[in-house]
Amino acid sequence: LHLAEHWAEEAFRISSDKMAQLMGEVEALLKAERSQGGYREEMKITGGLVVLPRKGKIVVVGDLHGDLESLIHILRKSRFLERTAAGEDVKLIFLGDYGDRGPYSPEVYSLVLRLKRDHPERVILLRGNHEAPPDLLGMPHDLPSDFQRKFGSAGRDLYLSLVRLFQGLHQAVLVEGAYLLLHGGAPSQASTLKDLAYAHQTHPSTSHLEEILWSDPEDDIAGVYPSPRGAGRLFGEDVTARVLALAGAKVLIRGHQPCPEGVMASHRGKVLTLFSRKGPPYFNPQGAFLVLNPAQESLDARQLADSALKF
Ligand SMILES: [Mn+2]
Repeated sequence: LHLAEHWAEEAFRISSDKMAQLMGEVEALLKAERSQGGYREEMKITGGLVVLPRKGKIVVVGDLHGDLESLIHILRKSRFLERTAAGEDVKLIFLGDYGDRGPYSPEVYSLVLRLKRDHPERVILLRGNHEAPPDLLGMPHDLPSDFQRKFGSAGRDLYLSLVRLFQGLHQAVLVEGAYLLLHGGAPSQASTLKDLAYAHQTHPSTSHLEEILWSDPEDDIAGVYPSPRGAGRLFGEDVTARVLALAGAKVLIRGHQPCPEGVMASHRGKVLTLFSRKGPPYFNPQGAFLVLNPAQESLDARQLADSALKF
């Protein structure tokens, strides 16, 4: 068995006690890395903003929504575990939305939390709208019943622990001078990078966190419009350009929206959408993931879309 498949098998077999322990460890780890400001030069953390230097390789994974098979495929193809074991400089960023809608949400959580626990300096788990605070949570939210099905009577407490862990997930990554990564969209009212970093603390008196978790880019509009999703906004290229400028980045990389090829460029090369799961209820024929090489390249979203690994 490939290492990723071995990990997946263990994710299927995990007991409720082990799952509780894993969640407790990752929750404590997230708190500690935030209070320590990250991991020296490798990963600097301010509030909920992670800043990465322009070096090494960075594997980026979009929405998974309970699709364990696609996660295993990405781990196999990217060789993240093998590269890490060989001491290569490789990081792994998830753009959020791990559970709900797919058949294997508890297993996906178990696997991504284990990745974080075992490789804390290399793995970043961003927050999606399905890991949002209760007033912003994506619906339908199947996790409580998924956890009860998997773990029986222990499922309820495990779910509550997971929700507590969500509060510690970071909301944005900046690869210095190149890429800004988050789940949904550019916060239209932000005027400094601190507005992104502390969006979890200023929510709900500011709209920053809601827009980061929920918004969608729209070509051919300026400013923002109400979103048909009922949360977040539709934002135009001018909003993207302003937020990229305040972050000093060239491209916004985000997930949140299914696209037929798993990847899609918009806002004339300033926004890349990445979707890494397949199957119902979206039926996108392909999913995709990215491998960034930020020391050597600064690609626009169209070039990134061409370089994406589709499956
Ligand atoms: Mn989403």
